[in-house]
Amino acid sequence: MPFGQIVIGPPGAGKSTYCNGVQQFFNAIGRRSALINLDPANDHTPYDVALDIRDFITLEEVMDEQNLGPNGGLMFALESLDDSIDLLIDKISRIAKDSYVVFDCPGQVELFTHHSSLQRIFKALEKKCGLRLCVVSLIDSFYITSPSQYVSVLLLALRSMLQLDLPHVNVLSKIDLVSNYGELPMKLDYYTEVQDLSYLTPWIEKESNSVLGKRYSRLTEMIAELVEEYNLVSFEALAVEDKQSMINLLSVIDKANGYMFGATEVGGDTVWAEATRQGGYVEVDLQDRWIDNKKKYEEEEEKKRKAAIEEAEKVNKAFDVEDEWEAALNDWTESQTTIS
Ligand SMILES: Nc1nc2c(ncn2[C@@H]2O[C@H](COP(=O)(O)OP(=O)(O)OP(=O)(O)O)[C@@H](O)[C@H]2O)c(=O)[nH]1
Ligand SMILES: [Mg+2]
Repeated sequence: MPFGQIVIGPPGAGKSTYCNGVQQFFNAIGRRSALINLDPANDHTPYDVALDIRDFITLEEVMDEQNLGPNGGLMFALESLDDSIDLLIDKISRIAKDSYVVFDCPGQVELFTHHSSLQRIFKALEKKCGLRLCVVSLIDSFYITSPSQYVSVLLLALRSMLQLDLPHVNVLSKIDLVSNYGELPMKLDYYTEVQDLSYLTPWIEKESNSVLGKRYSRLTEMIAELVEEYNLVSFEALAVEDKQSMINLLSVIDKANGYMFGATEVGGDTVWAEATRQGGYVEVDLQDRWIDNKKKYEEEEEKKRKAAIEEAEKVNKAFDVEDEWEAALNDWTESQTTIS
């Protein structure tokens, strides 16, 4: 049975960077994977693409021919895929037969909230080749620095969860930058676990102290109540350069799309599959890791890295990306057993 993930998120959220990290990680654990670019505007992908929507349609062409700007052009490009959509679906399903697929998507949220082209592609793939998908929705952690923006982001996450109707893993990306943005009203776990949102009310009111602002803050409160009522949104935290956070996230995604429970025919990653089946998650105190003691963690990692490089030099071997991943995986598996 084929499996995959759909990577979405607003422009600049870190989708392509994450896809590149995933490709590295899968190479390191031996999982056969294929990256598919579904963004007609994405002319520079940092990873190797197995299939590119730009082979079917490019944004520049559409903008030129239809006299449209970048956003209108993108909508038109995807809507007008109609003629070639079957061919695209056919190509993807052939790839998915023997590779885990990862879709890098355009950043325009409208494509997931009120347009149907991409959704049609995913639904058709589910039907045609039984592809089991999970949405990985990235949101820049910068947004948690403003309580009202945080609430908007929650609404956005909820909206795409309801619209796409697929298992979702929401992710606060670039968590390594969050300590640069000044003190937050709450601890990091509060934001990832989406705890009682009414605690944010005083900060939301502070953000908007004009008359119109008061209405705005009431609206934000109501949206917060709505999000809470659904009780669906929570976040994983990701810093692409931090391998432990990548590994933890991928263990969550493997659960969400069901890969962990039976993917042997696609697989090729027996060691990883075994490690995740045994539990597959390491609790991280996010506040401690990314804010209170960030420096200490970085120093410890640097020390470990230096030691590993020296170890490799002793046997006359270069310490490469695969070695880095292997070391990170060992660390991760060890922490997993210590905790459980
Ligand atoms: N510090 C830090 N920067 C990141 C991380 N992930 C991505 N970035 C940076 O964020 C910027 C945007 O990343 P992209 O991967 O291009 O974002 P995208 O979502 O693909 O953007 P669009 O395709 O334009 O929608 C780049 O400069 C990345 O280097 C991260 O985990 N930490
Ligand atoms: Mg991108």
